[in-house]
Amino acid sequence: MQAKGYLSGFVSIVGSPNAGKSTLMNAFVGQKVAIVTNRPQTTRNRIMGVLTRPDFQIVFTDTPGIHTHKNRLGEYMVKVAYEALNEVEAVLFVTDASIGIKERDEGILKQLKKAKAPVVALINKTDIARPERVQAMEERLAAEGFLRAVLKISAKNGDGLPELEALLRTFLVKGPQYFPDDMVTDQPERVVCAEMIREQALLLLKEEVPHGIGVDIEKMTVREDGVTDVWATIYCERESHKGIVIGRRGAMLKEIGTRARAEMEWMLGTRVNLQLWVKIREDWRNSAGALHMLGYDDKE
Ligand SMILES: Nc1nc2c(ncn2[C@@H]2O[C@H](COP(=O)(O)OP(=O)(O)OP(=O)(O)O)[C@@H](O)[C@H]2O)c(=O)[nH]1
Ligand SMILES: [Mg+2]
Repeated sequence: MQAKGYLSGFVSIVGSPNAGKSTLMNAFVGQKVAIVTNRPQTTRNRIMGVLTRPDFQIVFTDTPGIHTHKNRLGEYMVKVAYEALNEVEAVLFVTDASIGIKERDEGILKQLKKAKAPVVALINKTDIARPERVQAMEERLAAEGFLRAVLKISAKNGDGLPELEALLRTFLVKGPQYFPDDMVTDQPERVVCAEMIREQALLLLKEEVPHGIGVDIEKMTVREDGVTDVWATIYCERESHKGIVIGRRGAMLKEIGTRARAEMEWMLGTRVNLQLWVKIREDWRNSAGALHMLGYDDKE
């Protein structure tokens, strides 16, 4: 039970791919619940991150970047992003000051006008942006009368985040603490572990290979001595991709595994024994069955 007067609410984070949405949510949560890479279309699913304070709780929803989709996975990702606009207390629209407001952002702005909740525009990556560009973005966004505020931030170094938190607090409503104090995400551990493997694959592999990768955790068990065994399969779309993922004498797969294991050990607080396999599933991004197995659909 919470004290009388406790405030809570849901806040969705939307924007173009690579704008810094996941970085922003992780910054509020205080740990990495959503993976972050320098590649567009890193986030594939709706991921909640929880910020709990003594007198309020904000449940953020990080969403996939909104893009022109080329396959069923992409279609699902964009649908997830737009669905996150419903039934929330506020929407954060993240833009990237290292590139400016692009056509894609204009399209998103148009959709956001229909949102019932207040929308706040964020100019992110101000730490690396030219001031003239930031100013031009501010002017462009200020022209959108429906936006409640336009804030300049750096999700990476934390600039502007206290101000943003204070603003979000004003949108909260009297309500329960939805998640316990120590819970920072709604994602089960095995999903976070799968994402950690995908993150390292995205970071280590070049060009088109990593976007065709899906990771499935087949089994995860804890031994009596506390070691966690994780059996995972990396799915890729072609024989040639499989070769690249495995690398010369298995070197790439080993590197992905070593790095992902370190992340898992940190999160789980145990030693981890990670067994990684690579399999081919042609054109899985267009296969309803494969998308379901990897958790990219709405079915239970
Ligand atoms: N310099 C700088 N880089 C940032 C900032 N925020 C995010 N980045 C970087 O931008 C890249 C993309 O960040 P993500 O958080 O993965 O972006 P995203 O919007 O979640 O991307 P998708 O999931 O692909 O839609 C990463 O390399 C981040 O480190 C920032 O404030 N400053
Ligand atoms: Mg993301």
